[in-house]
Amino acid sequence: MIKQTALSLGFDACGIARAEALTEDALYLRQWLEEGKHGDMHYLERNFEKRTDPRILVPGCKSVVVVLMNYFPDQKQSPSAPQIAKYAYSATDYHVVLKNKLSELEQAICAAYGPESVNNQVQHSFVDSAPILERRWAERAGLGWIGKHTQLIHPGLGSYTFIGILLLNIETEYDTPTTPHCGTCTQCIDACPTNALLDGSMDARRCISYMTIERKSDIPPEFQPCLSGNALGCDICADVCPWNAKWVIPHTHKELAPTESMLSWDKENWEQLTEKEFNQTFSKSAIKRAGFTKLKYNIQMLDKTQGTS
Ligand code: B12
Ligand code: SF4
Ligand code: SF4
Repeated sequence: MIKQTALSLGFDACGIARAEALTEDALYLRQWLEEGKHGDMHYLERNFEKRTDPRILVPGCKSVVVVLMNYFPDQKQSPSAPQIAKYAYSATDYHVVLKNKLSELEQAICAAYGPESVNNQVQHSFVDSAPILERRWAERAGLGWIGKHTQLIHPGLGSYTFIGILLLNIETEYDTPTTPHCGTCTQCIDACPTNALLDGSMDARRCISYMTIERKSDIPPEFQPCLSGNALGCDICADVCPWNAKWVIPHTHKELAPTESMLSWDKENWEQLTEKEFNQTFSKSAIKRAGFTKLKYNIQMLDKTQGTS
């Protein structure tokens, strides 16, 4: 019932895993943080116990429902424009789109299994911003494997999918994790312009996505010539993945349709963008997270280093 309802609400896939401690991931995460690979995303250091055990995040929870939503657009930006990663193409922020649908899913589950199916004392549905390892839970819920680029690859949808999580207090049937299918391929590692994926681990400090969205200070000079045309986020490791070439099909979610400006603006439009225009055009978009000043800085950086592809 849960999975069927999720699909009928517009999610592209749904799987369920038993809620338990992620012991090996906790060791990996501890090491990753100690090595400072999270840069200045200090929020990742907080709530370590909750992040590695959903039963601490949401007391009483027994099951982790994971949903995916395809966000691969049917049209792309002009290649000469400063590139915005595909996750941020839509007028409405994906967090809002998924949260609304998760709320509908929760209502249907409570109607079928009773209101005690969820812990209403605390937040129990999540998209991106909570201390929970979403990709690992997606993998455990049988929705694909974590590729060498660290993204979840769904057999059939590829990796351009958002992940949403709903923690339930009820037991149900659980899915079996898929085996990884990267094999000897290293295309994402080889294509990464900043070598962020070396040694089987992501060094977020080197990732263009981090540098153009999350990093508070200027982009270090050694990375400025490596931006490869990216003004916000980066899709290079996903774009080169052969599984995406095989599986990706454009989404049909109206809520995630690319904005007119995204498709029509050229380099000059982005360079001449004013703060007022930014606030009007992107007030509800995921682009807002980076903010006007950061976006303009990134665009100037591309121009300065002639990195626009
Ligand atoms: C911080 C963050 C980032 C950081 C760091 C990325 C990273 N790889 O960690 C930055 C800013 C760089 C980033 C970039 C992007 N992100 Co991001 N990000 C997150 C966030 C908020 C937390 C991820 C996290 O906990 N990282 C810490 C690392 C250590 O955890 P992890 O990579 O998940 O690895 C865990 C397991 O895989 C496992 N593991 C991994 N390797 C190994 C090895 C061993 C030996 C073991 C035992 C375990 C293990 O252990 C780890 C936990 O300890 C999640 C949302 C969430 N709450 O999960 C979104 C999320 C991962 N991001 C997402 C997206 C879409 C992106 C971008 C594509 C956006 C863009 N186009 O620019 C890029 C992709 C870059 C990339 N190659 O990963 C999606 C991914 C969807 C998908 N299908 O995979 C998420 C899930 C958000 C969402 N709800 O949709 N992101
Ligand atoms: S998103 Fe870009 S910079 Fe980050 S790991 Fe992938 S290719 Fe490298
Ligand atoms: S490019 Fe190759 S190694 Fe990287 S995630 Fe895709 S299949 Fe795996």
